[in-house]
Amino acid sequence: MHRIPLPPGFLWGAATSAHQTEGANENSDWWALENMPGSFCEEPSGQAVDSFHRWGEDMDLAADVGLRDYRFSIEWARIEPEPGVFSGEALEHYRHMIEGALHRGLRPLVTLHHFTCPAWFTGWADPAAPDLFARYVAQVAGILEGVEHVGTINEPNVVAAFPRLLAQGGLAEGLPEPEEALAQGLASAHRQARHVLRAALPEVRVGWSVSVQDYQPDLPAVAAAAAYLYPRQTRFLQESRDDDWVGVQAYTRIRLVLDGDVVRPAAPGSSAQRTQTGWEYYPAALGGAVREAARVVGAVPVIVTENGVATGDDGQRIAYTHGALTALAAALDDGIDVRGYFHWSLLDNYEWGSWGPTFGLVSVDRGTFVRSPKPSLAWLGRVGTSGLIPSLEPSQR
Ligand code: IFM
Repeated sequence: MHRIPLPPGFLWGAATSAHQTEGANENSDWWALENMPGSFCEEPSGQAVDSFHRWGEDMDLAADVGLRDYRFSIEWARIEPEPGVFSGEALEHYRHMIEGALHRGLRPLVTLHHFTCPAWFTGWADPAAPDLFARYVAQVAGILEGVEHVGTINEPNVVAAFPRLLAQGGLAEGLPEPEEALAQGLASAHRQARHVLRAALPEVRVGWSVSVQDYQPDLPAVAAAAAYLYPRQTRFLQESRDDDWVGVQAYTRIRLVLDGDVVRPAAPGSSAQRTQTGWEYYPAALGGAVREAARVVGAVPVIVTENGVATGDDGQRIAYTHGALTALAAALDDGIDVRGYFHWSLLDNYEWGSWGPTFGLVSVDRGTFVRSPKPSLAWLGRVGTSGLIPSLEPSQR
């Protein structure tokens, strides 16, 4: 048994995103990508896990085990299906979700952009993009009463690297260098959205969530590693120096080696365990990631907005989370200002092109949409309510 020193008010919950769970996100760019002939997606999202209609059931599952917080996203493509045309019905839908969460004792952490855009949007490199995003955010601000934490953009460093990520065929080889025009457009959209939110809702705490892995340079690569990391994550973390919090999303470590005078990620060793996404199974990554984020952002608190593992073995999920939370507890003990932990994900969901990887604390039958909580859900709830990380059974180690 190990104590996790959770400060008062610590956020303790699970996360989802709209496109990955709601279903029929027909006005979005991802829907178009999934359904075009020759799509790179192995499978489309379809009805996903029907959370558009079953969000209450999802929230009940979280609240019933003692989770106190729920991170979900609002879908821009539903709110603004045509440029400048805002759907009152969609805004009302998300207002109901916010009220439904509060009613269940779940504090909502709302993300305004989680990878998907309306199909009409011409991309973050378009000079008009920050204004267009701010216009959408101004509409959403009207339904956010009662929400304490708002995240503008999910993993801007992944969004900015997306075209190169596609060419590379996934994240297993590390994050490619983001495209400059995309990175700048996203940063500017974030700043404008923050301005809109603060003007409309002075109490709200604004941040964004960066994909921060535990980069481990070997000795010869140490000096050059900062230059490698700057475009991939440091600059995105630095953007948060004027935020109220910074979101850290950590899953794995990436070892860096020097190849001539170039730093590159080393493939995990042949004995390394890999998860369903091909990433190295490395629970302690969360510790390295929150420490690195805190180093970069200074006084701004960290919230772990995603952490989890793609596995078909729920015992392994518990073991992974045990390791991640033990590393988080050590960071808290060392005085790192972490204010929350959200597990990715509440539900098995659409993993951007495939239904293969299962990150959920709850499985979902995709024919009937029946939800079945896995043991890890109650396990996570107990850790939050007791502040204790139970020792693993020998069979779980
Ligand atoms: O499923 C994704 C999520 O949408 C963003 N962060 C990483 C998760 C696992 O790949």
